[in-house]
Amino acid sequence: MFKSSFFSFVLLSSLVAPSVLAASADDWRGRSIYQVVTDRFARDDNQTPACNTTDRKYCGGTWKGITNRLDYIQNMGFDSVWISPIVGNVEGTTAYGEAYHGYWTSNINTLNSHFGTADDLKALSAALHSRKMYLMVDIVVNHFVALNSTSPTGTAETPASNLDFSTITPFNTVSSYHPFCFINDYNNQTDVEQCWLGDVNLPLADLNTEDTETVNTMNSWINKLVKDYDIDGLRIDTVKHVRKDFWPGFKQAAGVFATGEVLLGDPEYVAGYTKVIDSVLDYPNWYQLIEAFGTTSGNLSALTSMATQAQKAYGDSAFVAGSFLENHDQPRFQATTTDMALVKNAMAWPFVHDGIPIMYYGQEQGLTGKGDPDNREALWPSGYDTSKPLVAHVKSLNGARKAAVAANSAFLTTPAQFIPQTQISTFAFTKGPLAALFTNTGSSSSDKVTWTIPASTKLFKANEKAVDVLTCTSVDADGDGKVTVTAEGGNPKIMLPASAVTSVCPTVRAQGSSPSASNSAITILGGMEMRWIVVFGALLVGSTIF
Ligand code: ABC
Ligand code: CA
Repeated sequence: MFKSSFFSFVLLSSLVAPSVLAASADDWRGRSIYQVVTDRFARDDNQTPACNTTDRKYCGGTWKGITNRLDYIQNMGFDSVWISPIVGNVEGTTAYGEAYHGYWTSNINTLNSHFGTADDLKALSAALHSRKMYLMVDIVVNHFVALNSTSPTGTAETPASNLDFSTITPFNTVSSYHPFCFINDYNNQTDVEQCWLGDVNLPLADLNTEDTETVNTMNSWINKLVKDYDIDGLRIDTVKHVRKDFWPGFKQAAGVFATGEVLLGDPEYVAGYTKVIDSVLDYPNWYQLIEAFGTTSGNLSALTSMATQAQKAYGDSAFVAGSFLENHDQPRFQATTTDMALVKNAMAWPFVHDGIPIMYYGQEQGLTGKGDPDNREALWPSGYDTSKPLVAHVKSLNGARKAAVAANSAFLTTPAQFIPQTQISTFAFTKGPLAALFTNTGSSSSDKVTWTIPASTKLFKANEKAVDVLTCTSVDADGDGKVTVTAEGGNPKIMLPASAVTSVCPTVRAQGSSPSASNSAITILGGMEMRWIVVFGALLVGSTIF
């Protein structure tokens, strides 16, 4: 009896087993993530209607739209896509518009039909997997949204009593939620966990995650969701608003990598959550990153000291922290500055520092939306133009990261180490096999900026060519292996030994030489010598002529 039921269990689990093995933190550490707001990234018809972000309404983006644009994402070098929340949300217009962003859950057991069908979502997942790309889905545990039953706005004292909980699935009575109170004191953790987010216009009903039955329901839900849509990873919303010891069980039920949003600048506080889930979004470094490169007088040492402090606090989870410059909650970086040199420096950080890089859709097209809701622009008016300078930049950044990993697989577990520089407008770090060089002098400064990579770093051999992957230009190391690099137009540099850059820089020219001076170029196209390419090209031309 026992034997046969065990047998059928094994048989059954092999039949329903997902086609892709569950992705762990280890599987994610070498990845590079493109974040999209599904409603705003791509439509699946050929229409390009205007999308007025201030209206806070659905603009028509879908999962099919994302599927159709995977070439665009993959060609920039990304191998993972984070999509905004997928489950059923409140319908209609609230005081803050429609639930186009997906964070106002009303039913965890349905999908948000504005974005397509279950088959469309499965097709997106399958299309990603056929490209060896991963799907990350944003999810919310902390709260649900019920519309006000009497008037569109509640009252400050008792919003809970005005809410129609019967519209929520599965937690359809007031008893499933914490007693009503808005979070008042962010320094009081009980307040943060058990009072409500939102405001009188749109209260976010705070789930009673202390209740065992509720916990079990959420755990079974996430287990099924991950399996149903073959999800490879989760971005978990409002993690600090749920008691810490809720997360390990939830994470185990999910069975895949999870990174959590803990919105705070304090690295010690944020790091506390790395003990209960795989990873956190790196807000502490983000606050300093946008300051450092937001202006030409930004404080670089505040960034380097935060990075050092956070690295220590995160421990090994530094290598799987979600590192970002933009997201859907914060002003676009190019709302602060459009100086291309500053933008390129700031963009480079997440790709070469310790964490997993996450880039928010539209940064590559130069979008400049300020805070929520302006930072959720439709991407279709851009025409997905791949000739934009930042498209090339992000391609190089992903290329640099891949080249670094290919040359040294330990890159993904090597802590970045700052190397002292003399000018305060610069900093540099090494993370073998690369050296990353930053400056916030901006594009119009006439200051001569140089960085030194000492021989003691052992990154470059004596007289070896050190190549900046962002421009595919080289400088020669000196007889000891020391490299001195001069900035060009305030741009950052990511230096790798020539032997490591063949795939990302097929042609390398000397720094300072003009791009057309091809006779001085060394060509390393996939290890092929230039003359063989010429012979091969001539043969091809010949064969089409004759
Ligand atoms: C809607 C409107 C907005 C309007 C707002 C009142 O209501 O659209 O225009 O201003 C979703 C939607 C939003 C929507 C909200 C509320 O729901 O996307 O458009 O806003 O209805 C996550 C998501 C976010 C999502 C939600 C809710 C949560 O990423 O997109 O929003 O599901 C807190 C949470 C954080 C949450 C964030 C929105 O609110 O902790 O998880 N994000 C302090 C607190 C933070 C707090 C933050 C903002 O204020 O510590 O906990 O975030 O209120 C630094 C400090 C930080 C400090 C900041 C401001 O300053 O270090 O601690 O953060 O120096
Ligand atoms: Ca809560």
